[in-house]
Amino acid sequence: ITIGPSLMCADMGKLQETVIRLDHSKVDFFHFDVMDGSFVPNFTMGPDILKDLRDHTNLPFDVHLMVDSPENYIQLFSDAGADMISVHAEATTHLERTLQSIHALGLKAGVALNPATPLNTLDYVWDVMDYVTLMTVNPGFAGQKFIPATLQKIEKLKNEINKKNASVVIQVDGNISYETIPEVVERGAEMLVCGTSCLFKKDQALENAMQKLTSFIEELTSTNKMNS
Ligand code: S6P
Ligand code: MG
Repeated sequence: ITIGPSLMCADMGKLQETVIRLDHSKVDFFHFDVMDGSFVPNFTMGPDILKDLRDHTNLPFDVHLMVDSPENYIQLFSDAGADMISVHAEATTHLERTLQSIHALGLKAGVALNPATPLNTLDYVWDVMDYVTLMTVNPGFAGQKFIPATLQKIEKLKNEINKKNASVVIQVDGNISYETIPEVVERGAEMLVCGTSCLFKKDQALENAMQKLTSFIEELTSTNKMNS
């Protein structure tokens, strides 16, 4: 299980300090939410933010493009320091080509799916993807409620991955919390995007929140192992 803080949930005025502190607190990757005000009704981070933070950590930068025609911005985010990029299947016409173009730059390629988008969207791109970002809320905002129907989807995707013996990782994004982590991990999620629900808390220092989260996950995975 890996933990990636969703940086749009951080205090934007303290982004550099936050990244350094999270790096020291042993997060596994950084999740950047990129929104264009069109694919989703909100605006967030652009490539210059990645560029400015790139010198302050060696951890992977995972870019979640919630933009129309993401194929136009792959090079830009690669140049800015991205290590992995996920594009929404709903936002790109030639999904296979877009994933190829991410690979051509030497980055990991992910497909992000809205809660209502069926898994068969992935049927013909298995060879060109490294991870799937299953949205467990509708993209656009932090602090939303978990959509329970997505649990079934995680399980179904995990079964398909196993059947195909594919090396595709399931990332979950949206209201990942102490309540939902056991549910999503049990069903096969491996990359957890952590936002306001479990990491960025007003009344808790990041270091403490990270420590609590890490021990919770350690305990969870050790009991899961014992039960299987
Ligand atoms: C949502 C975005 C996510 C959120 C994250 C916030 O559109 O893709 O990455 O930032 O889900 O976490 P939380 O715990 O506030 O839902
Ligand atoms: Mg995201």
